Amino acid sequence: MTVVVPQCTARACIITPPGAAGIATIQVTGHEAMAAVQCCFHGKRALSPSSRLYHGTFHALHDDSLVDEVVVTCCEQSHSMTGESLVEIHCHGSRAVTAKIAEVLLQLGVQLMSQEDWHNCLTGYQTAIEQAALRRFLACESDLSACVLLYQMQGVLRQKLTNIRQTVASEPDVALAHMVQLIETATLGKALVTPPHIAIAGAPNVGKSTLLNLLLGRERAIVDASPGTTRDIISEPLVIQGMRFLLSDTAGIRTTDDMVEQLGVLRSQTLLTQADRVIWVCDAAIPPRPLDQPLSSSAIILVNKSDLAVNHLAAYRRIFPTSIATCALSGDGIKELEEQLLSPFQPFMPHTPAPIVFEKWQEELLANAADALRHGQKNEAMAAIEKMLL
Ligand SMILES: Nc1nc2c(ncn2[C@@H]2O[C@H](COP(=O)(O)OP(=O)(O)OP(=O)(O)O)[C@@H](O)[C@H]2O)c(=O)[nH]1
Ligand SMILES: [Mg+2]
Repeated sequence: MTVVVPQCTARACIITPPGAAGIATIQVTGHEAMAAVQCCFHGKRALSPSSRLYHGTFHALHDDSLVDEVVVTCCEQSHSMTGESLVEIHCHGSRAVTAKIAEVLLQLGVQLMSQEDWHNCLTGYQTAIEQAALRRFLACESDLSACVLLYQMQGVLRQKLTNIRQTVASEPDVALAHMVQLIETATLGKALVTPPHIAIAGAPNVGKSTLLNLLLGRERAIVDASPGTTRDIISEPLVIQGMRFLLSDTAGIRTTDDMVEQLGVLRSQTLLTQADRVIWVCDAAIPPRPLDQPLSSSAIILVNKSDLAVNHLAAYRRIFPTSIATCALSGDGIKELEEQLLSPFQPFMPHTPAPIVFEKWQEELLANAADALRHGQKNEAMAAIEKMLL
């Protein structure tokens, strides 16, 4: 038997990742979504658009053979994230089962979409901000990112912009103050979606790899008493108080005849120009040398090996008054380092649902709106805010 839902415009997507798993979910949306799924679903009750759960079995079209035991949910248009009637088929997460269900839906005339296309065509009551928040939310890897993005998915940023829009004409100064505050949240928001890259750099043998291992809590990099041990850049994710960073250990920077070490030094120097933040490490056992001078003006300076009885901490303190004395063996001073790494983001850490700007285009449009207001151009400011709310 071949059933085709007449003029089916329904679309479907396997929204769970490919691979073996306990459960997979296939979403079907569109006017005929429910009718299409009903053609191959056998349950005690017929599907209806009432946000209900239906337990039953899914069957092939041509011979009605059993494909899987499934749970189906139906969501009516007004509650659906696609803005249209939405049916979800929750089946067992084997590749064969999901592929078969997708095949049956195709036979019914349902259009199958990739996950990327699916996200791009989420319409309904979702604005570009909420769509972006959802995309970022699905890819995020820290608790803090998840929490902040969930609020933006629920409309916290949109609501704030709507409020600002309402005050542009009547109270432009108030609107501008709110815009400036909101733009500042991009420091945190952008870092939550793209983890800041931190490079550990300095002269050879100062304890850079020991520091990397300490921060990660495991022996990731080789540590040795001979200078020039690290050659390649070693990068690992690091989470501090829910905030994710990318941390890289680098080759000690010095002039050397060793060709391989030279290549490592070159990589370190390149990374110094690309990293968002540099931790520059010096060795308290050795008096300050020219090669201890940080190659990045905004670096956090550590004077490591502070545990040694004979040390030059005072000499370093005179040259670098804000440096932190650390011991990468015991962890002394590391809390202060972590606080420094978090400090640019700390003022914007939300304690309640807070609007956070998290993508560059949002920051740019807001900056345009603020600039326009500073020049008394209310219409231009309004237009930039409207663009954000599309
Ligand atoms: N006493 C003391 N020794 C340390 C400390 N940190 C590192 N070391 C020792 O210093 C030596 C060099 O450490 P590494 O971590 O390999 O130094 P590095 O800067 O990565 O060296 P390169 O990879 O050669 O550039 C090792 O013997 C470490 O055990 C510290 O805080 N105190
Ligand atoms: Mg090293």
